[in-house]
Amino acid sequence: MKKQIGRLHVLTDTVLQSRFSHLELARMAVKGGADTIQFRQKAGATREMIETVRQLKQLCLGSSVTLIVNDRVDVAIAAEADGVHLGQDDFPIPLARKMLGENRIIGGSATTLEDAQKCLAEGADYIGFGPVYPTTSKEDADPVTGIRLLKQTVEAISLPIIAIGGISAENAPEVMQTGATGIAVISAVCCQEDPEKATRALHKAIQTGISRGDHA
Ligand code: TZP
Ligand code: MG
Repeated sequence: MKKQIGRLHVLTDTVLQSRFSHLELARMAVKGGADTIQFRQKAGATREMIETVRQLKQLCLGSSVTLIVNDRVDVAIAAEADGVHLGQDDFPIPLARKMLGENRIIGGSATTLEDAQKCLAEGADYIGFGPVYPTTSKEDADPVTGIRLLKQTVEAISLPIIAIGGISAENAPEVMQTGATGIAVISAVCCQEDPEKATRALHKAIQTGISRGDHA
């Protein structure tokens, strides 16, 4: 069965901070109310990645938390993750679909409406849209989309849109008011003193935005 595409995606990062491992971050995020964990590691030994994702899988098992692997279709398959997240220059979505089948989730990155249309046409299950606000967490980040383009994309594209880039508990309500399905964050959880507490604040901010917005 395909897992849910959650509303609060926490991307685990051990480069921007080194206090916590992927597993520790995921544990705290899940306790704080994250419903999707995305393992994001750009370098390192493949077999260690597989082992880490297997451990994350154990954490998510039996709960409704969805586990996504950034970039690496091979690691997702080997560790039996729930899906992958692919950028415009990563593994092509149609080929990933052939390898993963219909029961796994494929997310695609988009920074323009055209990118989002392409992801839709290629068969993505959701779109990670942004950076909505300035971010220092991604080296090669595209120009900021702003909230207006996010809203236009939400209105034009019939897929769940997960907003990303510079999202915090302060701006999450206005992001959710665009009708976006959810948010994805790195620094607002991973780089905080107390990642569990920070996740809880984001979860609350999502609820605030939903109560003000027009969500299905
Ligand atoms: N893709 C677009 S912006 C971004 C990614 C991975 C970085 C998000 O990190 P942060 O710290 O939540 O701005
Ligand atoms: Mg990528």
